[in-house]
Amino acid sequence: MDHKDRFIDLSLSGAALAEAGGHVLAAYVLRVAEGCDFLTVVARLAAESGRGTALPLSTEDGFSRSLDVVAYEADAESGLVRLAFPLALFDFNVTDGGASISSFLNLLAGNTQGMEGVAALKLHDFHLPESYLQGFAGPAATIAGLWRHLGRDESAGSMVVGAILKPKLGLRPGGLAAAAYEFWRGGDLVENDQPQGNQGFAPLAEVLPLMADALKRAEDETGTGKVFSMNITCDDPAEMDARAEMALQAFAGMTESLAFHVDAYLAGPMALAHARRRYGGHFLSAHRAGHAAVTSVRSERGYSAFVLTKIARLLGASGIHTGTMGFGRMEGDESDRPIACMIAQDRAAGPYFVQEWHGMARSAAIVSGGINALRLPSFMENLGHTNFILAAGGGAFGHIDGPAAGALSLRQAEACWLERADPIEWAVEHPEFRRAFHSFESDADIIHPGWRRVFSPENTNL
Ligand code: CAP
Repeated sequence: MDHKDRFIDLSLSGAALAEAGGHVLAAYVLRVAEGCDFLTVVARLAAESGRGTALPLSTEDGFSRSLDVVAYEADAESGLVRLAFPLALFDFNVTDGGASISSFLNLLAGNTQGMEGVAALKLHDFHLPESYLQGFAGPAATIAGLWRHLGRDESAGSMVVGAILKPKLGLRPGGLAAAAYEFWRGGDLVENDQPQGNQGFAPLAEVLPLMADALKRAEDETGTGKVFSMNITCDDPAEMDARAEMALQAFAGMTESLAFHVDAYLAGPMALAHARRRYGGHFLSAHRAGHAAVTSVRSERGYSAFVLTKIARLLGASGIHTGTMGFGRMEGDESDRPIACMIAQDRAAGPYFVQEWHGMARSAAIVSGGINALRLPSFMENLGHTNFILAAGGGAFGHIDGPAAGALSLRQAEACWLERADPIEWAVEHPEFRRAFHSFESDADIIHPGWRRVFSPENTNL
């Protein structure tokens, strides 16, 4: 069987394929095993991607041949390979005709990941034509609804000051509600940390009523809306529903204050799609604990964080963890900016394709992982705006004056960047921001060397 002739056609134009709208396009970086010929492996990769084998098949006919996946770019030097997948290959729901990410990932990053001859294969980007993209639900609730609830401008309401409850595990029901209440006194949104569920020392039946009460008190005292984002990640949709039901009861009459949160990596597409379908009226956050096992820049297999994030918008996440682009403590760098742009715009350029979203609602970037008031201004400078959701853990609950001061320090950090003020001068007028220097001293030493001299007790100008 002549694989190369059948499965590689370098005369095809990616722009023409995208324009015609009959294919899903995918961009990979491929490294072939020692001794293997690059184009031979590319041809096998394309064959495996669609028909599931490179062997001749007695069952094949003209129709099945018309569904061949074809490589239209293959550069042995950079390893870049682009494949075109005919739309007819993809699976659609029997219930509503909707498209399925399990099917999409099965074809684009399924068995090919472990194929003979492949030393490394990573999916870095994909392009969906309008007809396929419309098969996905996309977000229902968006950040515009959060901003409305917070009394802000619905088109650009600026940073939602959010926190992830810390310690990750170990707070009992009263402790969780108290921590949340304290943060809400200065901030907007409190999110469960990913492993927080129905632990024996903090059963949901006890946590949720206390949390609802804490939120109500914070809303009454501050006169503004607050949000609790509850983790409903688990293995079984029925269990997820049971947890969500408990929350809906505890937060009865406070619909806008209740968001849900699922892990789009650990519990996967089914969890996100299910939550979107059942609780679409609520803001839906997508977390991704463990995703680096697949997406890490150090991993030459799997798919990138960019791909995972783009998928989460398709599945209907209102907000998606996008990382901190190198300004926090998790892996990432400044060049991750397109991740946040891709989910929040109508048309955006990824690393290899420009994607039109054809009116699909936008998702918001949730920024988390080692961010505190001192790190925020540079993060914002790189992103270029503040229309995102912050989810600070240690940066909120690690403030030496408590969670309310932590929240205020984060809000003041945003104002500092918006004013393009000098952070040290800004700190003089903004006590919670100033105390962030004392809370996160090692960051302060790196970002603002000399701060100790300015804020020393001997400096009587302060
Ligand atoms: C943040 C966090 C989040 C990570 C996830 C943590 O806490 O709760 O899970 O940010 O990373 O446990 O690390 P800190 P990402 O603010 O204390 O770091 O958003 O990149 O998926």
